Amino acid sequence: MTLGGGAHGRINPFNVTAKPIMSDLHEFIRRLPKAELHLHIEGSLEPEMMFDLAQRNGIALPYASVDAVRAAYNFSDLQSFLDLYYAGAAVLRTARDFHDLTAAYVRRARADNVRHVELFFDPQTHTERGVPLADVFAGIAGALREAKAEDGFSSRLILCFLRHLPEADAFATLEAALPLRDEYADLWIGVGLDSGEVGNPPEKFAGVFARARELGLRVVAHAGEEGPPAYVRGALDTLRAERIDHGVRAEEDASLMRRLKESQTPLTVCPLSNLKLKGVDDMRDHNLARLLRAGLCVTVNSDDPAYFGGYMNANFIAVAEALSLSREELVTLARNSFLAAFVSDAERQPWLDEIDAMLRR
Ligand code: ES4
Ligand code: ZN
Repeated sequence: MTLGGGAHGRINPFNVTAKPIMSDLHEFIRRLPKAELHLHIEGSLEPEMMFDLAQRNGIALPYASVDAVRAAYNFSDLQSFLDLYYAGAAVLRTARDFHDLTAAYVRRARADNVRHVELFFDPQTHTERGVPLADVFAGIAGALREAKAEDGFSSRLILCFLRHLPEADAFATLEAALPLRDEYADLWIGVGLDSGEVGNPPEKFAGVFARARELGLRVVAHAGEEGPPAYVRGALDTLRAERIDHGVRAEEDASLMRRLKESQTPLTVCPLSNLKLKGVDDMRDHNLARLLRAGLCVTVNSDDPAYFGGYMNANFIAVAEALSLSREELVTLARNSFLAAFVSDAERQPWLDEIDAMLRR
């Protein structure tokens, strides 16, 4: 964090900046307790760690420097991002790699006063390269359990199926994970659906989601990121998704909007992601405020923060400033994140109480 107010955190003794050292708005956002419900752990791989892990694992990267990696992060749509995201994930080989990646994310999340994360991971990206699924689980879970022991940082795991691959592959992934279920019962609570949306509708995964539900797993799905409102309906009706990841294109369908308002099905919206992947050309055009003001249960999330230019608070700040959100609306977004979390009411209540207490001060 640039407490000095200057670039790269250097001390700036005269505070020669256009804005105060830290504006009231930024401070308000920083102090709000938050839950992150849409975070792909592979998308938190910063270029510095990409280089470190490549070296540790003896992998050659097609980039000369960290800056060259960052310079390549100019995406035209979801697929152009996914190509780099899957290539970057190739440096992740061992349980220790997954541990270090997760521990680094937790440090960033804590700095943003994120108290709880429901972390997505993509087993197929790793098992396809010969990484044992047990190592992926062990590394991520190890870091999350350490975080819990350190300061109560709360978390859950959501195993995501890659929708560009056949449903049979998703079934095989679910079956391969089941023997690990008891060992990770404290963390692994659900399944999700991600990767290239258009051309891979929810109905393709009806069977594996039905099986997951039978097993008592919670279910979420990416829908309405690039895909049409019909994919959001499919995620609700066919997959019985309890939350919709993104969901921003639901706005194109008035009756779907009424349904989402009525059901209060949470949307895990990712503003910087939508901007970087050209869902919107300018943050001032983002529909988050309209969705929120229409009465939907909207949350703010970072998606793939290493690729999209910011973690939780950067996403909050971006929409707060571009869309002129009120303090009340920011509080609603933070409250929604806890209301939408897959935790018990006993776990949820202290966070909600803390938000309320912050407002009384
Ligand atoms: C993703 Cl932004 C996004 N959309 C769909 N799938 C993904 N996997 C990682 N990031
Ligand atoms: Zn996502």
